Amino acid sequence: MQIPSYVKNQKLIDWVKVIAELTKPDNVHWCDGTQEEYDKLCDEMVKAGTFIKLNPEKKPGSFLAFSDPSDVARVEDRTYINSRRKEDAGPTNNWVEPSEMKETLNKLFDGCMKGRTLYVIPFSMGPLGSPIAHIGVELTDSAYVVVNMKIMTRMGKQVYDVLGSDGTFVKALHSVGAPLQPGQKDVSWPCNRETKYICHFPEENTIISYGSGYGGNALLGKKCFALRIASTMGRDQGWLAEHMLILGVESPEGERTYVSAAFPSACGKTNFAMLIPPKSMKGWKVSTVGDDIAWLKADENGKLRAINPEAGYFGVAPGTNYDTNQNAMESLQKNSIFTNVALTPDGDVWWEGLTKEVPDGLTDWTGKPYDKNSGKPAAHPNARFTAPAGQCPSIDPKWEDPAGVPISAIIFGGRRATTVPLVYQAFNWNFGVYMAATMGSETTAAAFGQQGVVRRDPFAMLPFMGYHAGDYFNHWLNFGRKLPNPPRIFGVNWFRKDENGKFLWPGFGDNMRVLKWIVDRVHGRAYGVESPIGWIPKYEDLDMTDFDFDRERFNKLMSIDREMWKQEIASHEELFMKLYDRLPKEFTWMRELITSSLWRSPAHFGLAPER
Ligand code: TSX
Ligand code: MN
Repeated sequence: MQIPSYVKNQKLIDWVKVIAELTKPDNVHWCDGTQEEYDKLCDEMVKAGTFIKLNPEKKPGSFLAFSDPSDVARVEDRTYINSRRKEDAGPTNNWVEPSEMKETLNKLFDGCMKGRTLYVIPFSMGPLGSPIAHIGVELTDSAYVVVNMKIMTRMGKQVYDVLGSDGTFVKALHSVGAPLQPGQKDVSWPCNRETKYICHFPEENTIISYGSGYGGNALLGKKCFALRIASTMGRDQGWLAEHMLILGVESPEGERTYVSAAFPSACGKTNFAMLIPPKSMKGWKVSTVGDDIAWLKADENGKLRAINPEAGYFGVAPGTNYDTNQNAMESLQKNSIFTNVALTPDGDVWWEGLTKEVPDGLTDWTGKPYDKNSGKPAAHPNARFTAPAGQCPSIDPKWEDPAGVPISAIIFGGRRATTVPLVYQAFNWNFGVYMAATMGSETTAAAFGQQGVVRRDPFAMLPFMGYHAGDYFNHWLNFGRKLPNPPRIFGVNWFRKDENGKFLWPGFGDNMRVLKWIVDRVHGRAYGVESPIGWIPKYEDLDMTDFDFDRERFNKLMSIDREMWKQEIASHEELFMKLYDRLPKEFTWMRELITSSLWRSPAHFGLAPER
């Protein structure tokens, strides 16, 4: 094996040797991260049928891949936290004892790269050399993974300068689990239909992924490293790895306030990160630092600072259009990779929600001519675009600042048709942690009059916590104690509905009105009324310039109903029961506080008409 002269880290060299001996690839390729390397790999994938080159006049430098129909999403039931003790993974994670899991994996990896190339991908999560950033190396037999990692991370030989001869890195081993016999022809999307494993060894900072080539299963810098492994590193080292977007809000006076926000899936996180304020709110601007993951750490003055560990967007395509997210649309016009969207006859891409009219002559995500009357979508609902972050028109000037951006507010949100008001501010840090721990989102849109089922998704981290959820809450409480002036915590809900099942709030750009109140609260410029669940704005406190939204509607949107909240508080117990032995004591007091303040308040707080 030829090792490039600039690779000086013996631990890395030894590890690559061990893995190459085990997996038996035909070649080992040490990625340098250059454009030439990227172009060559894309070219090879076009020849192999993995990639379709898109029309350079429509989408220059861009490609489309159709995955195997069995390999379209993260596989949560095949995802494991392999800590030495089961209690450390906690009841919300799958767990297998590490040596037992390694035995299973060793058998699967033996010869699994036969007929393929082993790529060595050095990458940095976060700006190179940032005190908040960390390095990883992914070994994979998928060229699709290499080119996606090039967009999603800082990938290439410059990483070796930071790594040096004895620097530490997260080991991320990946195989599609589809070895080729001599002479066997490859398929366009190799993967293992029967066997998939996404394993995390937090005590060894190691990730091992087998059998899938898709998204978070295979691009190991993202969910596996930047959330699961990093959350555990953060617990041990005193920082936070969170499923959060980061945005900047610029006031007409030019003051910029940074905010991070956690939402469960299907709440429009990328849309919020790239929000365009309504024209009537003259001078207010939003800039994007990140759309999915935030690493947060206190600086030497105790100020909380955040980086986006990623360098690209791996966004859900369906539903994205020039109305819902113009900035995302402009980000993906070039140098992008599309997975499982539909192909137009002129070599462009299409997905449900892109345009009202379905174009003629589409090829659907299974590679077949699309039948408009089939009742099936042309793009897979989890179809993705991979686009460089720097192409986003709203990208923040400090998005690559190694020091990160100062965070003044943290927002938690969910999709709730009832009960939860548009916006409320936690009374204090601990109250905010309780809110975040109990946040929930409704699953699929329920039928008329019927309420969706609320699924608790604490901190939007349920599938991404690398350790026991109870310990995670305690880490947050501890973390707040050490910040001299912690960010203020807010809850939002863009999805409340009226009695006819219609959304009460227009959302999208108009969310800027909520964001302005949040920023003004942080700077002590806006009023808040004390409600049982936190500080809330009155109608007068929101910017309603050129906005057709009456007081009655606002009061409905903001109402806090005692009976509904008694049920809500009671339902928090469901999740807490599972975590009982490691649940913070503070949570019990918090419940009692809310319950008692509900009883001291009107039955329908928020000036809602009495029923
Ligand atoms: O992303 C959304 N956001 C955040 C935007 C910055 N979505 C899409 C969610 C699916 C990914 C929203 N959907 C938002 C929202 O604020 N709000 C809604 C609900 C909604 C949908 C359609 C309308 C209004 C509200 N349409 C009209 O009122 C015409
Ligand atoms: Mn996410």
